[in-house]
Amino acid sequence: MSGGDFERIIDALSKADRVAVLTGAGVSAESGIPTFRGAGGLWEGHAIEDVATPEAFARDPSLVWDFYSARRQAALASSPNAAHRALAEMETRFLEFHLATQNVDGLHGRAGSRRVAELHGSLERVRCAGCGSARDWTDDLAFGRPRCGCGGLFRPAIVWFGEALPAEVWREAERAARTADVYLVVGTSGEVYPAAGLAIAAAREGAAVFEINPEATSLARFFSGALREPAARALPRLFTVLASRLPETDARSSDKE
Ligand code: BJW
Ligand code: ZN
Repeated sequence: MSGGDFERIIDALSKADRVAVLTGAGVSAESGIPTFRGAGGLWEGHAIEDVATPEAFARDPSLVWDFYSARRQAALASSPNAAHRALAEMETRFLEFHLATQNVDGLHGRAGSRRVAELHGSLERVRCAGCGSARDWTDDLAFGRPRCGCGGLFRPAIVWFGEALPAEVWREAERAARTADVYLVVGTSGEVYPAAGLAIAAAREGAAVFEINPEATSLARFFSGALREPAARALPRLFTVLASRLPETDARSSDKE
């Protein structure tokens, strides 16, 4: 990591009114949740592309349920880390702050982020593959092949390959990316679209885009700088310096009254 980039990020954030963030699996790595690509990314020999498609579910719903049940248990057993907490703190420091995540683990919400755009759905809900009705994913849902009252199979309310992202959530994330002064890309390989396109759109519309990731990704060429360190180290470090320079927005607005 270059000290210069740290200062440049702080400088850009200190001047920014509109900040938007895109997170991926790397932000939860230090909570013990494995990332998708790279070491440890396979589940019982299956790549994510083998279990996260509607075709996989049609072929073998029990396999897909087993995969997501294990993921849900891991998410419930884990806790938010210092990166999730720092992002929750940042929410109160800018006139506009938008957090979009590709993660389905719910850890941003549990860390205290009030508004989280879950681009790829959530492990907290299921929906019927037949009639589309949705409900919370509770422990009483039988493992294997749980069914809806209409006779259809329930499935995790997750966005699989080939499926559209939730329209309203996507629209808002795109708007935030296009209007951001600073865009932070945290812990994502940037391999999966359309989410990765948000960072490119932000850069094209003039945002200063910074990557927080120990590894450079294929998107790095669009960015103004990077912190090459784990998110749970980089984000609290950024927030500590930032907090000394920016009052809370609630405080800002009460100053004006
Ligand atoms: C750390 C760290 C630490 C580690 N700190 N960092 C060809 C070209 C372009 C696109 C396509 C194409 N062929 C098909 C497509 C489309 C497809 C796609 O993008 N495929 C690519 C793989 C090629 N996309 C889709 O299908 C999407 N839908 C779509 O396009 O719909 C079109 C449509 C429109 C209208 C009607 C109908 C259809 C949907 C994509 C859904 C993705 N879903 C998944 C699985 C479900 C969620 C789940 O089960 O959890 O979402 S895939 C998986 O990848 C998951 C993730 O959210 C997503 C992104 O992964 P992420 O988060 O980036 O993780 P990793 O593992 O890749 O990277 C981790 C990073 O962290 C690494 O960089 C590490 O270095 C870093 N790191 N430790 C900071 N401590
Ligand atoms: Zn149904």
